[in-house]
Amino acid sequence: MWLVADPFEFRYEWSSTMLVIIDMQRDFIEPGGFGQSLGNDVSRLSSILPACQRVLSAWRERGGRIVHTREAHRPDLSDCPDAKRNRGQPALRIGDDGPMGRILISGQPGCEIVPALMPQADEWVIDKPGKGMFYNTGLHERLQAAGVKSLVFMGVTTEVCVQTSMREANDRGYECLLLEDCTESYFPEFKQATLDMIRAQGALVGWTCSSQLLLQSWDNP
Ligand code: TIU
Repeated sequence: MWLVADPFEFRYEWSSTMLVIIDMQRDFIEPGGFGQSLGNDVSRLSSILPACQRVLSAWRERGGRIVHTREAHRPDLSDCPDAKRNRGQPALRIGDDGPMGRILISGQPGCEIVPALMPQADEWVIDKPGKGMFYNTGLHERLQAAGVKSLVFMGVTTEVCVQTSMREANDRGYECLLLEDCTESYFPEFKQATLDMIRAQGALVGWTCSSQLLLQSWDNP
């Protein structure tokens, strides 16, 4: 299959492609979570929910495979370096009690994926202690065992966990496409710069396109 993308046509096989949804957690998208504790206005992020929902349900209808990630730490914080926990002296640190439970801790309400994009039983859910989805997760081995070659990305935030995960994936040999209207940042200029960087120099990291172009491409011969 192929689709019109930037900087040029993206070719992929449906059977070896997986949809990757990065960190669409209440802790980043709703007030009172990790995103806000870092001093961010979190209201921008929920604007992508309708487009993400459209792609997710179309992907499910077509029988595609899906992986959701969560930035999540163990309750005993053994996988959270002090450098990460203390950086920037946030209002609430990882593991502290907030309005949605302990910040960025597995099993806490704030750490859950937003209800609109709730994973289904047959979809993978990967808890990752870093910004990138391959660090300390075993995901590469699972993708290899499943014969996955291409990854279509959505999620937050564009320049942090999405970009880090795409770069990690690119280095491991995956063809990566980012859906422009299904990713968002607390900083619009950082989102734009990230889209530009990913597709620069002949798709050095990967491709970008709108979700509409992806969905339309399923009619291509
Ligand atoms: N701070 C910020 O923009 N993002 C993160 O800390 N994590 C993710 O992007 N998931």
